[in-house]
Amino acid sequence: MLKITDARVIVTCPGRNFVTLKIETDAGVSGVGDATLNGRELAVASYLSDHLIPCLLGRDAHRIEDTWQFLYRGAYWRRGPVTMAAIAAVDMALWDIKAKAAGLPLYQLLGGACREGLLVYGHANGETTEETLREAQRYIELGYRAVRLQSGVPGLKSTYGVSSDKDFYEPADAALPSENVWSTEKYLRSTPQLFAAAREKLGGDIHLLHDVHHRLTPIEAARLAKDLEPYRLFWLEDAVPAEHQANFRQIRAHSTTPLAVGEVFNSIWDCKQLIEEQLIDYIRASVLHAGGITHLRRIANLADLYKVRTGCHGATDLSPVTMAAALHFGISIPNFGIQEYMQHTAETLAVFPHGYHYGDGYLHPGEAPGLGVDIDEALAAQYPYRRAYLPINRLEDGSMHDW
Ligand code: CS2
Ligand code: MG
Repeated sequence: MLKITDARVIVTCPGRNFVTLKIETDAGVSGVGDATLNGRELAVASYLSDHLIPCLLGRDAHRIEDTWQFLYRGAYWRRGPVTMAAIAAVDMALWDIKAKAAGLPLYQLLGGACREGLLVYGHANGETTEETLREAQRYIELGYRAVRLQSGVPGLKSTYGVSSDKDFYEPADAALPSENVWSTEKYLRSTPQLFAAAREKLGGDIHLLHDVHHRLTPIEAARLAKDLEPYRLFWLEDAVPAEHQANFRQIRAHSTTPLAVGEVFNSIWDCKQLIEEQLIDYIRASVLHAGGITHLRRIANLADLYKVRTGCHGATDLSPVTMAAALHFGISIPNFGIQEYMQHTAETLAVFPHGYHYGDGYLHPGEAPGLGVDIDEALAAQYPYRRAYLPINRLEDGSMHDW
């Protein structure tokens, strides 16, 4: 028995908000978990402090599966991003503790390494095709074997994924939601041109990805996937919102462009039909928003049966704690696909000392016991929470659209 003696929530904003759970045990071993839900951070912080932590004190930190079941079934109110992010934070912290107590890097407890490193993709973006391709070239020079291309759309002032700071993309940029204007017609016209230019300039070897960010209807998405076929994408991401999983049948029926979805999913039930009907090729659920390592392992196991591979969300709003957990997880499963790698700022990395590292197109979880990441609480305290929202999107006539 390794008794949980204390647990606390740390909210910090070293350039962006993060919610971190720290669990302490009577053996002096502690663990960390990430509970960040972009734009709704304090809801998860309260869920943890007010509702979960009282149940954790005195429990055996080793009983990870039982604790997961206790928190999931015990809530009666199942699923949802707030609940599942909170459960995920507890789950990550308990795996961290178990691996530290064993003196092993976490991936060893998950079955050991299946590969030498985790293939990553970078987020190359620019206002114009030329700028985006210059950025892609920069990633290639850094050794990246995969890049996601996001470019400005002619005639639109701003769009998802394009940032003036090329190293650090941060969409949650205002104390109240900023407003973007969107035109599907303009986007559908310019995107195939971007990829035609990319193949011409970058050649056929580099993996190219693209994020639609949930903006199309099924038939529009089918058209885009079909138009992009000649450019052999690694994946087309979030082509439609996936609340209605059967929507993907329509895209599939028209195109062989590989499809990825799932960064906003929080349970295996969100993925079930997509995986069982083989409507997607990559499942993007994350350790953080889909209930921790314990639950993501179930999703990945189901996916493996149907030849669907993982492609975990790894944007800046998932803290280095989630990145570490994703790397230990990804290196140990047979059906790992690719890992998103958006760089955190130097301020964030200083608050979260970590052992994972990048080299030659791959990330490596490192050999430190546990997750190999911690939070510097004194430094974190210097960056108080700042309310920040993701933008919203309106069509040119003013109607609300998905951002
Ligand atoms: C995204 C994110 O990285 C991605 O693929 O779609 O940037 C997403 O917009 C943010 O994580 C939202 O919090
Ligand atoms: Mg995305």
